[in-house]
Amino acid sequence: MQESYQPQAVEAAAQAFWSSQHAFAVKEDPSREKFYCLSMLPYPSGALHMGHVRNYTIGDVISRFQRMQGKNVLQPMGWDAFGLPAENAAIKHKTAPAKWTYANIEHMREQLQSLGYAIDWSREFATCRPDYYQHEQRMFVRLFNKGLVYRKHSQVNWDPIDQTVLANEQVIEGRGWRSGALVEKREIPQWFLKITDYAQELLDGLDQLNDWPESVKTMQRNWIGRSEGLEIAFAVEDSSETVRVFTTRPDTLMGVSYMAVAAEHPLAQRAAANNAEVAAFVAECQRGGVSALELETQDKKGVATGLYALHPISGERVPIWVANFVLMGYGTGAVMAVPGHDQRDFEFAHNYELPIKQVIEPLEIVAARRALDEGVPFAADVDRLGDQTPRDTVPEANRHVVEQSIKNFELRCSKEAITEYGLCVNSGALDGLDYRAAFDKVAELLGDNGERRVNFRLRDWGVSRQRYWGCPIPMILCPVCGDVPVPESQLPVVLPEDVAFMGTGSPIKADPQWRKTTCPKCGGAAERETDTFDTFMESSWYYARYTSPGAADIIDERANYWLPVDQYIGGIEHAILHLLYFRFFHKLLRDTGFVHSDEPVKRLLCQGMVVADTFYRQGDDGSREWFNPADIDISRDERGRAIGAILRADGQPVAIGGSEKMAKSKNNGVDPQSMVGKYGADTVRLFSMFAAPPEQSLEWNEAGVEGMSRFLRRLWAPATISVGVTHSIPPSPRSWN
Ligand code: HQ5
Ligand code: ZN
Repeated sequence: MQESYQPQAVEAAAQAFWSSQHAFAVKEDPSREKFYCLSMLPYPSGALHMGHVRNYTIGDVISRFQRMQGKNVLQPMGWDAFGLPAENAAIKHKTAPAKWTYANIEHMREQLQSLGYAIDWSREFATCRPDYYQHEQRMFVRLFNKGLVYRKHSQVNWDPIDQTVLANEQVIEGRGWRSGALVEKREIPQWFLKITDYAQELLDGLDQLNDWPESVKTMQRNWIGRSEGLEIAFAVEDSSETVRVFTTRPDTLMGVSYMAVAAEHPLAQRAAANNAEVAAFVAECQRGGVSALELETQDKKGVATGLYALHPISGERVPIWVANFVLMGYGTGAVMAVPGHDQRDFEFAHNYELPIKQVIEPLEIVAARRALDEGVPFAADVDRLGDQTPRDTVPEANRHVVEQSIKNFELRCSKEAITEYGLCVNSGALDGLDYRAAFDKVAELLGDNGERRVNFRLRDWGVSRQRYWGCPIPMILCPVCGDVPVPESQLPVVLPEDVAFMGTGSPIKADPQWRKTTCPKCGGAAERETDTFDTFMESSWYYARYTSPGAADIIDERANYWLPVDQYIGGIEHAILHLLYFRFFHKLLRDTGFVHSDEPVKRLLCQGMVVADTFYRQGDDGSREWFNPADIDISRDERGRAIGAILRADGQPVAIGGSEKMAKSKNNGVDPQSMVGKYGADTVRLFSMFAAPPEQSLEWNEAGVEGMSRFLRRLWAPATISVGVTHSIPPSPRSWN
């Protein structure tokens, strides 16, 4: 052993030893307790980010700890290799997405290995390889045969110049990112997985996940969005048609002042056929972006169809409008508008001068009115009443306060919708009823025109992407037989990798040879599906594949030794979609007989972000040039706070911006590789673990890194007894921070 600490030499020797011994390769061993520690697999984006280092160091510390406890620890690693970034890079660097991806994987693997993680590399895979995605295709075919897959028309962003479908991220202010053309909406057939069949179970399952952060469970609950309500049928005047709406607020039924339907709703289509204004509006709705955010933020616009519905209780005529905020793909494509109690309906009613009717009064206003009306005792009487003072007594001195609160409420009603619950007013037979009682009463009054229903906000998962760099969807479209899955014996449907990729369109869509096939059912000429899967498909089951390397099927019995994952570590950005799809897939694997457990992950840790100081100079035009912390010399006060900064290249000062998430835009990323080169992996790892609790953000600061390096230097001496000198053990690294 060297007398002085030389991290590079020590680490290289240890890593070479681990690698030659396959030190972290594990096998199923029923006699030992297992521990499956999983970190979210990286996108092979080019180089490791400090955020990855933090994520994987946390996982590694947990893995090594569990290993020292005697457990059989599995810590795998792989590459989430499909997706848009590879296409973008391919355009930029004029290379094929596959080539770029594989080069990145090589580089990033070396980077990970230089960090000395206790990974079982024998289980590594890249999701863009057919030996991985063939199983995803197999799974999809089986789900299709089980009735859990269907195709329906759904909207996409269409770039009329590039003649291509754009991902939502490629639409910038309503225009195509490359062509600048105004993006149009198009309806094209797309594949969906019936995740809504599992909505209730996905919701209930959260209650069992005691070792998941509460915040993640709340986000999932909100995303699933279970609500109970009534589906109500409104008759259309002078017609045998009805408009069906779903509402979670039947208690507001007497406040309906108009109906709003989506542009694609049959009633809108009927009105458009003989009304030019409606037709023009319907056409306008087909244009523009489709993201949920855009729908929420866009102006609420509409046009009257000239048709009327009949209120199912009062029989009043209710005008039917087409509105841009109602979506055909959501619920029934029609809503009953209650502008007094729904903010969106309120804004719309305001814009078009439609009546706004108050039918719910919040409890404190009910109490206030009652106090005034019924003359409950005021302050003057309170002394006499003593302890028998009723709870809702309004002291005399406060009478004007009570009156004012009613006035304020009335003012509020003229400015916004009152969305809180309360008692029904101006509602005939419902007057005085609370939400539950009104719900039941309305259901009773409506009879066959009202149906109790549980509704979920969660939609089925649209898995089709019109992109090239993804897993081909294993379906064949036959003019005679319709949609036919590729037989399992013909899998995988391989994505060609050696293609000329221009950025517009998809090479497999442009290649008639690739598309041409024969129908497995009738043997006639047919076409392959050329859409590819959403990349969340690959990351939904990768945790299971790690348990069964080389398995001929999706996974095998080994999965039941390792699963569920004992500890999962990853970013909070995946709290909703990935973690929901992941849970959904586990249930699909269970229901196709592959796993015995209900949930994929016992314990979840979401690490905080890595943040760093930012440095800039402001130009005369106000623009900022950002400098990388590596090129800056910082002077600090005794508490380590930066007080001055100089650009090393010119010796001139730069301004210190705040501490922000490491990002290209602020040029404040610190390259893990250079830190490992300078201090060694152990220093970088130690700093990542000691500078902040795992869930909180970690402030990168090189002075702190140096502190860790000094600590390890001092630790080296007593740890290497060969020098024959007694040394004192340095105190905890915390104090070196
Ligand atoms: C971080 C950063 C960068 C990354 N492939 C997906 C992914 O997010 C994961 C799939 C399971 C859907 C963390 C990030 C995630 C892990 C891999 N990270 N800070 N890939 N600047 O490469 O903390 O939260 O982007 O847990 O590294 O990130 S990834
Ligand atoms: Zn056929």
